[in-house]
Amino acid sequence: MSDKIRTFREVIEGSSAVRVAGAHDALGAVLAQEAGFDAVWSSSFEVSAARCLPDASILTMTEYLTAAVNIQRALDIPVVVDGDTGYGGNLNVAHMVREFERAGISAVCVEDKLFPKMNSFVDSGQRLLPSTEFARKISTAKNAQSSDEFFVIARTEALIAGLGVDEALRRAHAYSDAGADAILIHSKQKTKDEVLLFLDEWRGKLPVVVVPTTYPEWHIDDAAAAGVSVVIYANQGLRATVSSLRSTFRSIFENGETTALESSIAPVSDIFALQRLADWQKLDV
Ligand code: SPV
Ligand code: MG
Repeated sequence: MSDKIRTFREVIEGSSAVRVAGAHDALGAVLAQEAGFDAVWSSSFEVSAARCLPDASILTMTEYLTAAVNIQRALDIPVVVDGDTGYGGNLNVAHMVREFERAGISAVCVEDKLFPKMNSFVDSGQRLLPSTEFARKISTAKNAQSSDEFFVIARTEALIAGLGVDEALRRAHAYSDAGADAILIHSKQKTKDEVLLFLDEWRGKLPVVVVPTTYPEWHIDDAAAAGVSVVIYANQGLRATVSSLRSTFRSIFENGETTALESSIAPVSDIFALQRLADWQKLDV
């Protein structure tokens, strides 16, 4: 790890198409870094799922902070924290920004859902805060940060709540006016069409972040050409882990031995490398 980790602001200013991978722990995040990702999304969905809990504002800010800091400490690339609703009201948002910034995190995202929130892919429970109240959360976040480098992404869930592109645009403008550094426009349609409508009208007022989970065929180059600055692949790592562990454990249980698996699972030496064991051994003089 280098001493100076680039901030998310430096990353976004240095690239027209920033690729971010979701993770819930340092190991997954290091593998994302190894693959070449520019940043890691400390996903509330993943962090909750890693404890077999719903992504429904059940874990506390401190638990999300611990997860994000564990990830950031293992990386040379920045973590973008999925800060949900900011864990309560305006003062919770201020506390969150101060705690995460002090802990070495350079970017957070807050969303305009009501606290407690429900994961965006769940059919029920998608209720939004009035835009004026959420705009105050964004101003509060920006006032609470101590360095100009800190980056606040305002996420609108207007499309998730079925309120349409015009309402998403109205909210995005309000959050931009409140001082947001970027807008995350989330959609769970099977196509990118409503996001494209948003981008056409938005005209690049602030950088736009997308999470193409339900419209996976959108190539990063096409998204960038349409005006997207950041693409978050929020949960593919978690879903791959579940598939892989499920088939691995089934195979061991059914076969009673592990020969068939050995060529397809990482050798122990690979795990030693990810643990940076050699560096640690040098410390023990
Ligand atoms: C997350 O990864 O926690 C997100 C993205 O917020 S989503 O699950 O699509 O809401
Ligand atoms: Mg989330």
